[in-house]
Amino acid sequence: MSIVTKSIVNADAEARYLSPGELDRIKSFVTSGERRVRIAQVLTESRERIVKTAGDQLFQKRPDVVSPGGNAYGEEMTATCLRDMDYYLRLITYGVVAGDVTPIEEIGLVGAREMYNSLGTSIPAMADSIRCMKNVATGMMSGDEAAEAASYFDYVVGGLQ
Ligand SMILES: CCC1=C(C)/C(=C/C2=NC(=C\c3[nH]c(/C=C4\NC(=O)[C@H](C)[C@H]4CC)c(C)c3CCC(=O)O)/C(CCC(=O)O)=C2C)NC1=O
Repeated sequence: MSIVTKSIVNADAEARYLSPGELDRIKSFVTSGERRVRIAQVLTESRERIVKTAGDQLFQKRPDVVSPGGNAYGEEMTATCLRDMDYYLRLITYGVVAGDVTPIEEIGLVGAREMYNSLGTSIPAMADSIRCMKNVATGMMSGDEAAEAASYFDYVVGGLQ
């Protein structure tokens, strides 16, 4: 839910006007709107390059992950690993557009640690893959956009750990 919808639901539950604080938060959501949409466009248009380049960086840094016995060893498992990276990149575009991390949290982070533990997937390596995507993606943006985008990648890294 965006901050606009959320504020309206909260205010109407108490049959009141939007508070000055709520209007301030809506104002900042609206004024940052164009930038957030631009960030989502860059991430969406460059998703294949971001995932592939970041994947290469991850496997260089953590060769164990794709070596025999590694969780992402073999063509199929490596593809599944890259797919997970793409999942998180997609969720980050949702968060950026909404100006809110709730969609990332609800779709991608609730229960993620338990899931990865049960799959034998290294959570530090998973977090590294998000850091690699952050570096690749923010390298494609201006300073302001990069700073804002980085906070969503950081949120995923923090949420996985
Ligand atoms: C949109 C929300 C969402 C997420 C996040 C998600 C994750 C997810 N990743 C999975 C598997 C997996 N995930 C990985 C990922 C990796 N292994 C590594 O060592 C690397 C660190 C990492 C890549 C960076 C791998 C290799 C598997 C397959 C593991 C296996 O089948 O043994 C699975 C098990 C089922 C399947 O194979 O599809 C799920 C559910 N599914 C979802 O619907």
